Amino acid sequence: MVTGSTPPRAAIRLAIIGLLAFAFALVPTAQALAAGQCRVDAATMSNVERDAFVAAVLAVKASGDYDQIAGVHADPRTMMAGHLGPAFLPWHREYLRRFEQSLKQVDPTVTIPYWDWTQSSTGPSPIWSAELLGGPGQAPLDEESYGAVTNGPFASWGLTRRDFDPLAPAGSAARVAELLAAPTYPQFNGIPNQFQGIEQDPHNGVHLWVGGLMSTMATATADPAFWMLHANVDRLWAEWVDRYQWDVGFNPYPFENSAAREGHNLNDGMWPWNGTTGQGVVTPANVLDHRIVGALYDTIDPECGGTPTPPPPPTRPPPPPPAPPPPAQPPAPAAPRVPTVPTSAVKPRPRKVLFRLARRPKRGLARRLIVRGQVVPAAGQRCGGRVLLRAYVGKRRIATKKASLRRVRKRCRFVAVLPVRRTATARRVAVNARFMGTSKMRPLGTRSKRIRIR
Ligand SMILES: [Cu+2]
Repeated sequence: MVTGSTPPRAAIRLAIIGLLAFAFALVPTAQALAAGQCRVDAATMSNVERDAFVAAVLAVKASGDYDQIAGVHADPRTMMAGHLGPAFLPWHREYLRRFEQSLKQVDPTVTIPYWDWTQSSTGPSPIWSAELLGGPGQAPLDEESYGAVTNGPFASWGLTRRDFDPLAPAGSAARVAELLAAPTYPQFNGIPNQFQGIEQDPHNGVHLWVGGLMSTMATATADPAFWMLHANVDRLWAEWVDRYQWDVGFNPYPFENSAAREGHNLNDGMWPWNGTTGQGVVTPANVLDHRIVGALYDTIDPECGGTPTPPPPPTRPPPPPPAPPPPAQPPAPAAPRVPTVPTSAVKPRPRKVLFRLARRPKRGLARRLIVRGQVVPAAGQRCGGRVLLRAYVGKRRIATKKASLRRVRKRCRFVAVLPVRRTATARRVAVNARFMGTSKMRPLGTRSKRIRIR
C-alpha cells in the first residue's frame, strides 16, 4: 500500500478529471445549461425549489445585497429610465438578471419563479402561503398595522400588502391573450399610449392588486413578490417574441435612433447601466433575446420542458393562382420557385437563382448551413462573378459569406458553408442571395428553411 505519496497514474487521472471538470464548467452541456436557468411557475414549483428560492432571498437580504439592489428601483431616476417608455421591458429584464445573479451567488440552482397572476385558486394559494411569500396583510384594525404581513419567511421585513384577495386572479387571462396578440412592440409595451400596453395593464394593475409597499415604485422592490411579478412580465414578453419572431418584417424593438428619450433607444445604455455608475453598459439590444440573458421559461424553452409557440399562419396574402400556361409554349421548368428580377434591370446579368439550404450534420444541431445554388446567366453571358449570401434569424443577421460562381456540368453553380454562431437559436433561418457584379449588387432572392441551431 502506498500511503505517503500519490501514484503518478492516479495523479494523472485526477488531473484529467480536473481538466474535464474545468472544460465542462467553461462549455456547459445542454443539461448543465438548463439546470439553474429555468424560471418556473411559482404556484407549481417543487417544495425543494421553493425552499431554495426563499433561503437565497433571505441570505441576499442578510448580506445587504437585497437592499442595495432594491434601492436601484427606488431611485427617482428609475422612473424615467425603466418605465414609461420602450425600455420598460428590457430594463426590468436586466434588473431581474442582476437580482438573480446575487441569488445564484448563494445557490447556483436558484432562479426567480414567476407568478402567473391570471391563475386563481379555490384553496389557499401556494404563492401567498407561509412557505413562500406569506399572506395578505392584516385587516384594517388601525392605521398603524393595516396591511402588515405577519406570517411567512419575510414576516420580519416590515412588509405591507393591502386589499388583495389571494383567491381571486390579479390579472385576467383575456387581457394577457389580447396582449400576446398585439402584432407590434409599441402595441405590446404601450407606446405612445402607455395605457394600452403591458406596462399599465396588467403590470401596474397587479402591483396595485397587491397594494401596500408594492403599490409605489419607491417601495415595491422591498416585497419579494416584486421579482416574481416581473418574472411573469418578462415571460410574457419572451412568449410574445417567440410568437412573432418569424413574421416577415418583424422588428422586436423598433426604436433605433427614434425620438424616444435617452436610454430607451435600441443601443442606448440604460441607466444605471449606461457607463456612468461603474456598473457596465447594458442596452435594450443586449437583452432582446431572453435566452442570451440566461433565463429560460418552462412554457417556451425546450430545455425547461416548454414548447416553443408554433409560428402563426402566414399573414402575407396567398400568391395568386397560377395562370394556365399558354398552349403554344411548354411550361418553364421550376419557374414558380424562381424569384423574379426587377424588370428595370436591362443589362445582361444572371437573371435567375435557385438555391437550397442543407444543414450538417443531418441529424442533431446545425453549426453550419450549406447553401447550394445555381444561377442561370442571361443569353450570351458567361458564368462568373460572386454571390453574397446572408443568413438571418428574424431581422438579425447571423452569417455572411461570399461564394464564387463556377461552371459545373454545364450549369453555373455556387456552394457556400455558412458558419452559424452557437448562441443563435432558431426554428427558421432565411438566406438572402445577391449577385455581386461589377456594378451595384442586385438581389437574387431569399430562401428560408426550418432548422434548429444551437
Ligand atoms: Cu419597475
